Amino acid sequence: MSTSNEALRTWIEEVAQLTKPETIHWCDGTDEEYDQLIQQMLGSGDLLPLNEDTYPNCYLHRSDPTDVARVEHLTFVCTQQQAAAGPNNNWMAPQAAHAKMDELFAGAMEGRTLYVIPYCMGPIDSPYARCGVELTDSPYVAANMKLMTRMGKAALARIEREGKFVRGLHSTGDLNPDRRFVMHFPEELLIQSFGSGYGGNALLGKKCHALRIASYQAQQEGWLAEHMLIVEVENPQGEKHYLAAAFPSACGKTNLAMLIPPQSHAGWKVRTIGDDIAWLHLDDEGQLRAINPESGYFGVVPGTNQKTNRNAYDMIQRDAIFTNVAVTKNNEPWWEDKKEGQPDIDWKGRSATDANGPAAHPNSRFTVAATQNPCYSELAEDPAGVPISAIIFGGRRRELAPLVYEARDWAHGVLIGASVASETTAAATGQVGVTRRDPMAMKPFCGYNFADYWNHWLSFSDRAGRLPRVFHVNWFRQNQDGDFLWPGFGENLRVLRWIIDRCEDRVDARSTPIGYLPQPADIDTDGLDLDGETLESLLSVDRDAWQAEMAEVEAYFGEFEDRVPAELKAQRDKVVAALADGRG
Ligand code: OXD
Ligand code: MN
Repeated sequence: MSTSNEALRTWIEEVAQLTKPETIHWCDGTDEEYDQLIQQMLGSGDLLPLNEDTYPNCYLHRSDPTDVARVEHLTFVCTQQQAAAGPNNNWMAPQAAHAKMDELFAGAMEGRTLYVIPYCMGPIDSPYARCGVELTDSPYVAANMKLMTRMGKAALARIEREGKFVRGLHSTGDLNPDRRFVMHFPEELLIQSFGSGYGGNALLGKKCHALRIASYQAQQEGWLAEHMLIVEVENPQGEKHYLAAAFPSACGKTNLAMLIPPQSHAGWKVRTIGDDIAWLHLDDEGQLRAINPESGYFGVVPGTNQKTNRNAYDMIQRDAIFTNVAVTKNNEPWWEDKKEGQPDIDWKGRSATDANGPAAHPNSRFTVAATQNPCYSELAEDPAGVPISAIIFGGRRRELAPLVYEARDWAHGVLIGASVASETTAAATGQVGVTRRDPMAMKPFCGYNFADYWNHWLSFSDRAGRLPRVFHVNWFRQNQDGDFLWPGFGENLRVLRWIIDRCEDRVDARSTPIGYLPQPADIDTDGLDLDGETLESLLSVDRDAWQAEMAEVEAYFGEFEDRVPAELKAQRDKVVAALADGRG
């Protein structure tokens, strides 16, 4: 295979000259090619077979123990002006970054195969989709990209037709954490990643392209690239709504996207369009429509069981790649809270009984094609995307944020999104459980200055026809003993119902200084072990705590100095004033 696109040909030649691979393989994206990659990795030990009877076509990859999560401190946005990247990103001048990366890549692929991976983010014939090409020396990356993107011939044909594509260069290098960098050059539509084989650092279509580079493109072209799941909810009368929800990593996006209606909700149907990323465009009528740029899931495994997420549990029983899970005596994958079997060998390949700490890494992952999801929505293939009724923000907060509340209008919704904070998880290296600001759940992923990004969000009020309503949820509120107040998982449908009823103007709300909250009677708690007092506290607004929160938000906005949109500050001031004088 080769290409008629000269820019692509020249780039591959330049990269080959620099990195000196032994051979070059053009990925065609066929199932046969996938099987060959798997066989080759079984031969080299990059993959280990799992129990073929109970987990057919499932494999285990053990990453280097120092390479188990995204590395935010080694991730850079390299724009000509530092201010364009903003205080929310690590910045390096493009020239310096190029020099550093050229040095690292020099000869890095000697003795290895360079895989050329043309891919399309989004349905191949969607005007909202965008293409990229990843050059990598990792067969694990090539196999994962086959599951996660529309990869191969059709993507290359589109690239040749359009001429425009995002370039991504990746090498696992020697996996030395001191020589590990994930560099983004948004102005050049270029990504360069060295020294990590782990998901978000190496599968460049995902966070690097579909969020960091795409968010930059989206600002220029008038759309949004967001860290959001997209879910279809159908009530027993057949009325359908599409909701997009942004939560920080490992806060239950995959679970919400695949929610199983509880027994009390017979006749309700929930289908997944996407579990991690949404690209949102205004259509000709001014309606915001979403596509999922990915075609597979790279989900956190621990905690997945028949009860928490039966759909995810079922879809990873075959044709899946597991990364950093443990295995049982009969060679089945095992993870904490699987509620089945016992670990024999831990994620590092040691006897699980000797290990202290979890047997599966807390950020161990599965990779599967989205079509394996029992509640996969065919609309994920619709080139026109789906019309979004509501945007939902959320975080993991022990205190403060009520179960659900609604923004007064779009601009207030932007304030709510910009103020999202959450306790950190194992999805990124660093301390776990610390509360940090994570605006729109995009802290690690926005490819430009957050202040400009909020401005871009605000600009939609002038450009859209009917904008989605904006909400905030918190499934993680705890009492003083550390118990969760809300049951979560499938029962979250009860909250989605209120959200949908609000979108349809079917239910009133209580006006409070922070926005509209449900009347307790409007959250259906039938059949739940949840008393009135608990519901009251789930729906309470602690004015002192909110005043302190708003002061923190102000301090946070201060980091962005006078670039912060005046409208956003005005929205914050309104909440502060309402809190002060007790107005709703
Ligand atoms: C992910 C993440 O892998 O957000 O989706 O870390
Ligand atoms: Mn994510």
